[in-house]
Amino acid sequence: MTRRDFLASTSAAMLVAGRATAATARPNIVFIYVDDLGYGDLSCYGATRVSTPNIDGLAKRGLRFTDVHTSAATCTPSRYTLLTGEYSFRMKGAKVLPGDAPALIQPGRVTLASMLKQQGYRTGVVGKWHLGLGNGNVDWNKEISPGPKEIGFDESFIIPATGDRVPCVYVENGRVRNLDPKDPIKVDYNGPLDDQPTGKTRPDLLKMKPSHGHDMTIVNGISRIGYMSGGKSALWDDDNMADELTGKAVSFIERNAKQPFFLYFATHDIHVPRSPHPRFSDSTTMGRRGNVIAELDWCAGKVVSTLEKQGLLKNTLIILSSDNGAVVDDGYQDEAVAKLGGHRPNGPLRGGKYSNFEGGTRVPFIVHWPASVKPGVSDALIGQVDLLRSIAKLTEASLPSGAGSDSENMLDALLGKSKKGREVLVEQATGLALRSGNWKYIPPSKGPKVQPNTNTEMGHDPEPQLYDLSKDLGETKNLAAQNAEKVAELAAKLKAIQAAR
Ligand code: NG6
Ligand code: CA
Repeated sequence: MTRRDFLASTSAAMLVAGRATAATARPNIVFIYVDDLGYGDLSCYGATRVSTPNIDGLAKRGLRFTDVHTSAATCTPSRYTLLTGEYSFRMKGAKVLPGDAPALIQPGRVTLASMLKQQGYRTGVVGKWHLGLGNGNVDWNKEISPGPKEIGFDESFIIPATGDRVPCVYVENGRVRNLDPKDPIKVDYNGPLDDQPTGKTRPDLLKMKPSHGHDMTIVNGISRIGYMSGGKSALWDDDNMADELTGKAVSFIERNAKQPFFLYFATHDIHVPRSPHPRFSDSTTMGRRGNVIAELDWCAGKVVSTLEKQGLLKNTLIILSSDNGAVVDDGYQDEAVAKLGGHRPNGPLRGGKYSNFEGGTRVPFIVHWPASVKPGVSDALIGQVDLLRSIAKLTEASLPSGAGSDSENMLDALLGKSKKGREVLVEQATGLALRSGNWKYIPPSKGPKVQPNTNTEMGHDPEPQLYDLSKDLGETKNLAAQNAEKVAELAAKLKAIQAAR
């Protein structure tokens, strides 16, 4: 080989290597954020009465985590933290929001989306928002702002709050989709807007009755939380919602295949009202709650097959997780309790959605990225709060000071290069709890042991609680009395974190 040939071949090799580094440094990122999916709800996490082959495939070819936590045991605070990298207890108002709440994250705030946008990603959100819209008194008949766009999403197709809260319309890039201006939408959370029938006054009109709450405006034979009128042509079809949202997620990927993109795909499944498409009605013997898990698996499969068809699967970082633990009866008579059989939605964990026990915040978490992540299982303790700083590291973004103040760089653990997770992590439900290694500390708190309607064990106790999760994952033996020093140490740590800014 002549010197010239040698130089040409090495620089070509360097170029290829350089490209490879640039590509793996900027993978596409798809975050599938499932609603209310519990630690035991997927077959790759031990479920046997429902099969989730598409998600299991992600786990098999990727990394399955056993100790990853949402920020809180409900939706809005978890989503707030996911996007901002700040514990939600620091944000007044980060609690389950009504459908007419103003935007919780102010324009200009650094978020996962704005950071990736700045790094040259095309950013999009599809699905459940539940982070508030507008500045108060939203006029649903005009352009709605601020919203996703003002915090970094180039494109959005969202459910404003939840499936069980009005308004029951999709908002696409700031406008209610399919709205007829002659039939304007009004929303009120204080009382009925006219003499419209409600779930309370006309239960005979319902195809799915509430078990608690959810007795206000009726849309598609399902009564919701809150009141709305008008907007008939814009109302969503519950049975079609998973198809609709998945179609939007797929089209986002297809349209942006030629550039790095970040898709935040926040499914409505498996939240109430559980309304699987009729083609899933025989998918499990668990009724609606089981069938929406099967539907969710189909949605994840569609995203994966789209990436595959586009030749993008290898260099796309897919993360699938949930926003809080599982709940069985969350307000509708959908036979979820009766048909549960031996299924344990929160697996071996105690408590669930709303609870201070592990079932509140410990959720499925799967990382799939064939170009960079070797298959396996990781027990690292990580919070979804860490995604901001970890993805900043991955994409070589620098965060301004003050951004993501509670977020730690866990990139090596997330990619399976290290087994080391966090030292400590705050878990939030009705109060705060602290994980430190395998210790779990719950400060004394007032409140019902069991939440009456959902039947959730809340983790309230007037005495401090301390569990050793290495031996007692189900938090059954309170070791606080024998370990006063540990309790004092963890109580002090939690206080210090609360006081820090
Ligand atoms: C509760 C609702 C519940 C659900 C939850 C929010 C009642 C009685 N219960 O207040 O059905 O909507 O809020 O869920 O109204 S979350 O996943 O969005 O946090
Ligand atoms: Ca939720």
